[in-house]
Amino acid sequence: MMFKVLLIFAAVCASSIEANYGQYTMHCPCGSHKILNGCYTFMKNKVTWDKARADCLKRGGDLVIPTSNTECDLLSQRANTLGMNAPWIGASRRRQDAKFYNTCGKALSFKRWNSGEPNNHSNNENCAHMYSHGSGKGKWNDVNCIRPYGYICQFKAHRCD
Ligand SMILES: [Ca+2]
Repeated sequence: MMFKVLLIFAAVCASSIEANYGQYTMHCPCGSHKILNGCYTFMKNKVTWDKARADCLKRGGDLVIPTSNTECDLLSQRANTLGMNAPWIGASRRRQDAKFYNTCGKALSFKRWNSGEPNNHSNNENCAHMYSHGSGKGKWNDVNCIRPYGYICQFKAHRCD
């Protein structure tokens, strides 16, 4: 019986998903969600931004860098469905110029800050997360990096564009 269950589980994972990034195709990790052309894992454990990123890297991905309104909307909807509040995303403030950069070290080519954000409250909000419910759903806020939130890892053939 147990063996059967394991077999079914293995079959589900083996046939899981592939993501298409133009000419790149990759297997999505078991348990990840295919959304648009990418794969993502929604991590509900609440940790600091640094720990979230380290875990995504360990899994072979990185914190998600959303690049469209549609992607933000779909990811925030899924996060909300999974009971997540405001997961970390892959953007943080560089101290030298106080601007936000993605995890590839590039200035954000797309950003979707909530109204009045980033406000750098108390001069101590250097990491970005994305609201998954409420009026700001799918929009971003800067917040203190050491606060605990869930996070979304993205798996792709990384091209830092
Ligand atoms: Ca803020």
